[in-house]
Amino acid sequence: MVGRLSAAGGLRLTEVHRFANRPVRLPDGLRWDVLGLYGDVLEGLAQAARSARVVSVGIDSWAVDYGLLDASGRLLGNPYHYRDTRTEGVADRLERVLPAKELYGITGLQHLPFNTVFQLAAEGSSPQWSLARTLLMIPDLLTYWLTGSVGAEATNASTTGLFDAREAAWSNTVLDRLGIPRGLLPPLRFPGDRAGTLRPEVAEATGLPGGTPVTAVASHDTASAVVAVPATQDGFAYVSCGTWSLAGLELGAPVIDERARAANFTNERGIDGSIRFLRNIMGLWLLTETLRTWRSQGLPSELGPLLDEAAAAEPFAALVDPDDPSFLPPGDMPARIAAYCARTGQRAPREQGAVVRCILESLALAHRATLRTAAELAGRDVRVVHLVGGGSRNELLCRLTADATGLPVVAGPTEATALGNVLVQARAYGLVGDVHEMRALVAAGEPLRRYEPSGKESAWAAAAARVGLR
Ligand code: LRH
Repeated sequence: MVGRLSAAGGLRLTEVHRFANRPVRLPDGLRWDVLGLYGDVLEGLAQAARSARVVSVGIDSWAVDYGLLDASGRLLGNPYHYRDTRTEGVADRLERVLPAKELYGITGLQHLPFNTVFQLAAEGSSPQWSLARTLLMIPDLLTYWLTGSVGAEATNASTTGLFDAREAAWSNTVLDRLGIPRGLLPPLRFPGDRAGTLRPEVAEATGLPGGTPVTAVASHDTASAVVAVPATQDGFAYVSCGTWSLAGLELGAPVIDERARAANFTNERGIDGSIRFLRNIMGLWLLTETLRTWRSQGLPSELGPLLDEAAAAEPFAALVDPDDPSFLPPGDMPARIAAYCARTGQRAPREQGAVVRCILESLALAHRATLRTAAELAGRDVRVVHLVGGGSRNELLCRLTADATGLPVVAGPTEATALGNVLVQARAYGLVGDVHEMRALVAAGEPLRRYEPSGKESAWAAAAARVGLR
């Protein structure tokens, strides 16, 4: 994405290269094709060079996954995908060494089986592990290949389970207790810092000017998305909705207490010391895996018509808790939804439209429960929900979320992550001011849609109770 700030202060994004991120299943697990991704990053930069005078480059990606480098800086194998099953049961094994309560007390991180801390424990006695001298999160790895500079950007570091949420520093307690060498983790950098400049070979390969800076952004995609939430007033909640739904609040300080732990809320870092107090909800992964399954079975898999069928389908016919662990790994999602329904005494949805309706209503219910809990735990009033990311294009999901939460939903921008990425770079160059100014820019320049709740609280409350949500 190329972001341009005009002299008049407008912000515009242009897509110059879009590529698939396809995981690859090897005999020893599910991996990312990170070399392919790097190749496409170079191709994207070459396209950018052709279409603009590039003053800075910034990289963000999904969280928790990492590459390991040996003593000479070589990548030790392809990074694992967080949906790989190698972390099954690992958290339980760690309980003796570092009880979950204590870990939460330091990191304030939602317990997810794939948090980096559990992935590292699963590395166990792998040959790579004994050779590993540096751990780089995915955006930091790409930054390293572009610049030769090693560092750990803080918003993404805060998703690892190795990061002290109050101190905003790597936690030596966690590292020492788990026997992870302190030196494995590079020094932190913060959004807006200069990460490095393009290596001469990269400049040559892409046609970008030598010495082009790579700026640390909020390199966790969700953190960048939250930067670009077009909120113009306090009292907002957000749902960053794509593969995952990340639903929560922006706070000035972490909420790390027993209630937050029991509700499995996370305290990830945002820009300028802010805290993203949120929960991961399984998100549109349920839908994309469903479509992928249907495609492989030769069934209709085009989203538009299926959403029309879902809109016309019977409300609340079947409901699932989207966070059921059975939905996490890749696989036949319609079959898993049917199994969930069988397990919970519901009739499984049969028509495709009914399956899609079940997924979207269930997600809306999870948005409702999560935002209510967030507001309660943080002692905040929520008056509006901003739904950003790819999911904001899904009108049915936006409407259902407004109905379920009983709050107005402002949908958009779709490319919140890219906007947040570019805005943090722009600020590093003095082109925009604080986060309020950034958000005002997004609100002024991006098409947003507003959905008012239709006031069916008792029906939604009953539906929520059916799946054990509030
Ligand atoms: C969203 C996301 C989310 C993480 C998950 C691994 O893309 O970064 O915030 O929890 O991927």
